Amino acid sequence: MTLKEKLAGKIAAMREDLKKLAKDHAARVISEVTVEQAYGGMRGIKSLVCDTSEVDNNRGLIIRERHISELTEKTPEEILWLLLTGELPDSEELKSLKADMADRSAVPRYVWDVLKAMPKDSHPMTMLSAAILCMDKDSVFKKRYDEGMKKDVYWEPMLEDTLNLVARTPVIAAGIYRMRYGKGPLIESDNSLDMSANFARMHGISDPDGKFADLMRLYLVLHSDHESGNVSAFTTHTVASALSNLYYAVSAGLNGLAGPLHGLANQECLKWVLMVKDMFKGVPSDEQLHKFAWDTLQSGKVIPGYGHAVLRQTDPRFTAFMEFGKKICPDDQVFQIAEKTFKVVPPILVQQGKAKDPWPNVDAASGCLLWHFGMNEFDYYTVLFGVSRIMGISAQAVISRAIGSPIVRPKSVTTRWIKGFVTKEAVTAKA
Ligand code: CMX
Repeated sequence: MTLKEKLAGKIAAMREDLKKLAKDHAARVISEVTVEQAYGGMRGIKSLVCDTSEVDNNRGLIIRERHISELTEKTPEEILWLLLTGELPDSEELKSLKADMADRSAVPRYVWDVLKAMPKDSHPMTMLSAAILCMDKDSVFKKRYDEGMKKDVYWEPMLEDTLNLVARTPVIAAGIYRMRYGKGPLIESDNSLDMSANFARMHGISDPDGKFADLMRLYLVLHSDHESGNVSAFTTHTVASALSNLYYAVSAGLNGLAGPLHGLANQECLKWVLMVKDMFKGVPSDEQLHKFAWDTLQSGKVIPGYGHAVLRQTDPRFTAFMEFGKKICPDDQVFQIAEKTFKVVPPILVQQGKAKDPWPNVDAASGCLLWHFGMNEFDYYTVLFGVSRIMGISAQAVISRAIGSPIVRPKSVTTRWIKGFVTKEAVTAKA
């Protein structure tokens, strides 16, 4: 069965289910909003629905009811199928998806022309976002919308755009790597390989035993989705809700991923680890690292890779990367500094008493592994995050079209309104 057939079989039931839920319980209150939350990035307000994945405060990422630790041996293609359908594919389904993706992976020539025309020192995330944005002209959703398609089939061209985008992005990203860092001619895609092996190969990094390809596989799996309230997913959802096509929506989402408090933290994190290594000419003692971390905080900076808006325990994606590192590069000094940081930093953040989550997130571990394999251009790292995250945010967009999600439009209020509201409450309370 193809991915489209599988989804089509599920969508009718999903719509029925939601219709009944909304009819029977439309007025039930599931969350309240405090003044602190209104000013505080809407943290914790339950006002979005995401069925592809959820993030539990303590357990971390759960994709379609499977904890991420159960999925670390899977391939990105399996994860894409899981995100969209709620099931892992059988071997025939996986084979058909891989063949379909290979057929869709050719990157239009104009994308390379756009990338070549960009300033040589453009950030790789700017290049990725621009490359995706310029493909909007080929959006199947856009074409079908202009032709006047009915609302109940919106998800079909959205799925087409998703498959095209997910298939092409690894080729574009590896091309950006080769162009941006003067690595020589682009390496042709080898469609006999699966997505992660092909992706690893197209970077041109020496990989005699396939371990770098395995890291790419793990990387693409671990970053694939993180429910829908994070900046990249929420932005993608908001833009797509205006019926903008997937290329517009994903490009916008990636611009959010490029922020240092979100996906760019992986490059910032490795920079921090390398600063430690340079300063102490290798792995510092616990005391030296302790002082370095305090100095970072006292200079007004955050410790990248630590803390999270939702998590309150060590991110299981961090754990998965550390387990990989312990097998592959336990003696690498950069990896050892990342390990030591995990021991030293959480108690410092607790002592400082500001961060609600003192534990490492996914970005605290990924960079040191890439560094180990000789991928030293750390401002490229967020592009890898983006290639993976496109699977989740696009799957969310397909599901949103399938259930007819309306345009996003929460209500804002003025500070004057809030002051008036709380004063009225205070008066009522006194009376
Ligand atoms: N180092 C120092 N201070 C930190 C901190 C860290 N790692 N994490 C949080 N804090 C501080 C915040 O800056 C904030 O300080 P102020 O009150 O002075 O503004 C205070 O602790 C409370 O913040 P919080 O409620 O715990 O965290 P938020 O939900 O506001 O923000 C996050 C979450 C991730 C942006 C924040 O923890 C952070 O900046 N971490 C470092 C950057 C990072 O690793 N980002 C990647 C997150 C994962 C991802 O999206 O990829």
